[in-house]
Amino acid sequence: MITTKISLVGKPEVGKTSIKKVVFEGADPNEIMLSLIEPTISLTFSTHKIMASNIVVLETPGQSLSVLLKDEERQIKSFDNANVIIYIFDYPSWIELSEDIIEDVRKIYKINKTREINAKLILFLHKIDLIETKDIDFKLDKIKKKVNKLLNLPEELSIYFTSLHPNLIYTIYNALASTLIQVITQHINILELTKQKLKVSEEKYRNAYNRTNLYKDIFTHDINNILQNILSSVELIEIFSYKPKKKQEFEEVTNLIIQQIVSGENLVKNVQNLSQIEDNKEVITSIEAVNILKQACEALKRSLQNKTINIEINSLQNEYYVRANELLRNLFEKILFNAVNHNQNPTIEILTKITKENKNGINFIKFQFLDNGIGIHDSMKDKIFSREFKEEEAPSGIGLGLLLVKRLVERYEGQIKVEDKIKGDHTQGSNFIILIPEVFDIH
Ligand SMILES: Nc1nc2c(ncn2[C@@H]2O[C@H](COP(=O)(O)OP(=O)(O)OP(=O)(O)O)[C@@H](O)[C@H]2O)c(=O)[nH]1
Ligand SMILES: [Mg+2]
Repeated sequence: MITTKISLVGKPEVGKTSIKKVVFEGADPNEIMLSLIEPTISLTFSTHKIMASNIVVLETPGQSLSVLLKDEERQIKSFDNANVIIYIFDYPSWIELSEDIIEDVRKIYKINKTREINAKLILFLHKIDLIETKDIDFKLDKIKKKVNKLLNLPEELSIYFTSLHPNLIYTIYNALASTLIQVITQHINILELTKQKLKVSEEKYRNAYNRTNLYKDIFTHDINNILQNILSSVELIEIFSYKPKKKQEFEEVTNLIIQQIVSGENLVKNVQNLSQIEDNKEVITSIEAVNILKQACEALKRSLQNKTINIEINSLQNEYYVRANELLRNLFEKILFNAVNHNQNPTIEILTKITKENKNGINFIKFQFLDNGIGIHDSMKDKIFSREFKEEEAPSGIGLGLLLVKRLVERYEGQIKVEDKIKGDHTQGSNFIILIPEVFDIH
């Protein structure tokens, strides 16, 4: 339920208690108009239910208005969390004390701003039944203009003309209803805004949580594989250690363990890189890609010296600038290692082609990696990059590596897909195609 807090302020005897009694407590206006009401001596609170909202009315005593305008503690009690401050003045006092009234309003306006109460400040000129009815509209309009002119504030304040006189009783309801509508609309807008903000941040957290879980799953899966391989290798070593003649087998198994340890290290690096991407810590600038690709190819050859690898870079230009960062080398390495790891040929062939491509008005640099590996079946082509593949479907080794590639390409606002090198026959090898936006302002 929406709660609206209204603070009633004004000089003594202007009609604050009377208005509250009639509007919120159902008192008879005829009686109120004729009776002498005791002056309010201390701050009073009351809560009322109007339709779907709770209205808290805070009535301040007129006789301590001057203290209120000076005393911080009283201001906290009287205005804090107020949604509306209604300053009430009546027609007789306006005639006599207009300067004084203007001064009060200016002070309240200032308190509202400096204390960041952010309430709506509204003026009620009360007891209009005391104005001669001849030309009353003209007179009221004149007062309205004069008040705002004398106030000279950065914004114009709303003024309502009110009375409890039975013939004019609608004026007070009209004034309060308009005031409440203004405030409740503001409330609803704020509520809507907060709801939207909450939704966005909730989605962000949910996504982050899902991603973390996905990495955790893949990480657990891959590390278990690695540990399992190491464990079986260690068992083999134990067997061989009783058979001194099996020296060659012994070495092979030792190599296998080393390989697994390297895989484990890569896995950890992948996780680190992924969290770097998620944190958005990596700045994206312009970077020259041919050189990065060459470095990645060198790294591949260096770490897999026991394999015969032919890599050719086919590029029309010596330099291509793309919108990326240092992690681009990582991206290329993942693709290249992937081509080697899923390849059973004695000689591993990788052809990389760099060209330009315009897609939907955006200039991309297109990197193609054609290999002679075991290829990827059509049913797996989309899934290898998606986050949804199930553990048992994932070909061994395709885990965080390709996910990292995908996330990086997304960060660079590029695109990635895999096709058959020879269309329709995936067994001939794959063609990984990556598009990364081109950069022209080379520094
Ligand atoms: N003519 C006229 N008199 C009114 C009207 N509303 C209230 N009064 C009279 O104004 C007088 C003062 O009203 P209160 O409601 O006590 O004033 P207050 O602002 O609460 O004063 P403090 O409690 O001293 O701050 C009472 O005698 C009411 O009868 C109105 O619309 N017209
Ligand atoms: Mg009172």
